Amino acid sequence: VPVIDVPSLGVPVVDLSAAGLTDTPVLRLMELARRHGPAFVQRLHGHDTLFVSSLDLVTELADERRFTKAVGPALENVREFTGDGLFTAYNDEPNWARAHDILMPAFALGSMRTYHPVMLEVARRLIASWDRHAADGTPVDVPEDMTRMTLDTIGLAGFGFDFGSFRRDEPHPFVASMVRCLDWAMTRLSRDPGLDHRERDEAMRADADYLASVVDEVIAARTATGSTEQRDLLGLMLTATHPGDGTTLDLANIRNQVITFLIAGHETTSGTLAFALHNLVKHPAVLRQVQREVDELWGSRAELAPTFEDVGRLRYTRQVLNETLRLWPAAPGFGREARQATLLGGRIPVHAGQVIGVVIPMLHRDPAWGDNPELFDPARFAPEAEAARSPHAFKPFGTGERACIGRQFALHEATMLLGMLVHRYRLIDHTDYRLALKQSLTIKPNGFTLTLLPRTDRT
Ligand code: MNH
Repeated sequence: VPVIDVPSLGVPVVDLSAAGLTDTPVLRLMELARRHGPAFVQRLHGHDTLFVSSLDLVTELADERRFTKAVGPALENVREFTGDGLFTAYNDEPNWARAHDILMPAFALGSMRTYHPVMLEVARRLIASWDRHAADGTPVDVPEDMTRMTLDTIGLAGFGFDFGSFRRDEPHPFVASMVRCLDWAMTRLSRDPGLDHRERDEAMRADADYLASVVDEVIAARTATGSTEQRDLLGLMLTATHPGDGTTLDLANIRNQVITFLIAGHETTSGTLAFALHNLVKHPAVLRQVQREVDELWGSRAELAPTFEDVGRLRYTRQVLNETLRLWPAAPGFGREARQATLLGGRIPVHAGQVIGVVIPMLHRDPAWGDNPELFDPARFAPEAEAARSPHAFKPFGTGERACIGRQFALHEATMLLGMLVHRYRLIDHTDYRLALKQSLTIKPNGFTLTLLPRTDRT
C-alpha cells in the first residue's frame, strides 16, 4: 500500500484507491492502524478521512465541548432507509431531541423489568429449538439463531409484534433485506465513481421499500387492536407527548424510529452473542467459570425461570460479554465531528465539521489494555480492573449523549441468554472453527456452527 507522508499534518496518508475493494473494511482499518499508528488518513477516490484509535486521541474526541457525533458518509448512506430515526438523525435536527426525550423512559432500569418476561419467553423459543438439535445431533447456525432470538425479542418487547423466527425454516425476510441494505451502505463508501451503480441502487430501494412495508405491518397490528395502553416503544411513539413542550412524533418520524429500532435493536446484540459463544468454546477455562457461576445460581434445575434480579447476579457472564465487545465490538466504528477548527493531540489540524473515524477494535487494543491485548481475558472487567482504567478505553456503545440508548436492553438480554445456554448445553466446536468475519457495516462470525449435548457435569 503506497504511503505518502505529509509531515505538516504529522499523520501518514494512505491512498487505497488502487488497492481495490475489501469485504471486511474493519480488518483493513485495523491493519492500517497497526502499520501506521493510531492516526492516519485514508484516501479513497480523492476523498480523505482521518481515522484514530489511541486512548489519548479518543479521550479528546469524547470531549463534548470540542466534538460531537458525526453523521458521516456511512450513516448518510444508512439514512437512505432510516431517515431521521434516532441513530441517523443530525444533532441539530429537532426530531432527535424530541424522540430521545420521549423514548428515554423506555430504556430506564425500571423498563428492563417489564421487558424481562418477554426476553425470557424468546430465550425459551431458542432453547426449544436447540434441544431438538441436541437430540438429533445436527449443528446449529450460531449467528443465524442469535439473530432469530434478538429479532423476536425487539419485535415483541418494543412493538408487541411477533416475527415468529423460530417457526420458520429461514430467518424472517426482514433480516435478509436489512443485511442487503446495510451492505449497500457499506460498499457504497468504496465505490469506483467511474462505474454504473444504478442496478445496485435500485435493488437497495426495493429492499428499503420492503423494510418500510414491514414497519407498516407492525404499526397496523397495533392500531388494529385499538389499544393505546401499552407503554412499550411503539406505545410511547404513538401517544407520548414531549415532557418539555408537549409535542408528539409525526407519523413519518415514527416510521423511521420503528425501522431504526428493529435494526439497531437486534443486529448488534446477535453478533455479540455469537462472538461470545465463539470465545467460550475457544477458552474452556472461562467457559468453566461461567458454568460455575450459573450452576451456583440455578443448581441442576432443568426448567429455568431466571428472575430479573438473577441477571444482575451473573457478574462473570457479563464480564465475558464485555470482553467480547472489547475484542470484536459488533458496531466497530463511530464518527466524531469537530465543533470548531482545532488541533487534535496538539498536532493534527482538524477543520470545523471535519469527520473523524474511530477504529474501535484498535482503541480496544491500546497499550492501556496491557501487553497482551489480543488475549481474551474477562478478568479485565473485574470491578477493580475497571476502576483503574480510563472510561474512554472501552467504547463499544459509542460516546456522549448520542451513545447507544439500548445498552442495558442488549446486556440484559444477552447476559440472560448466555447464562441459560451455558447452564444447559455442552457446546461442541465440531468444525474446529477458525474465526472469519462477515461485515455488513456491523460484524459477525461467519459460518460459525456448534453441535450440542446436554450437560451431565452439573452438581
Ligand atoms: Mn445501539 C447507538 C452499539 C444494541 C439502539 N449503538 C449506538 C452506537 C453504538 C451502538 C456504537 C453509537 C453510534 C454512533 O455514535 O454513531 N448497540 C450497539 C451495540 C449493541 C447495541 C454494540 C449491542 C451489543 N442499540 C442496541 C439495542 C438498541 C439500540 C438493543 C435498541 C433496543 N443504538 C440504538 C439507538 C442508537 C444507538 C437508537 C442511537 C442513539 C442516539 O443517537 O440517540
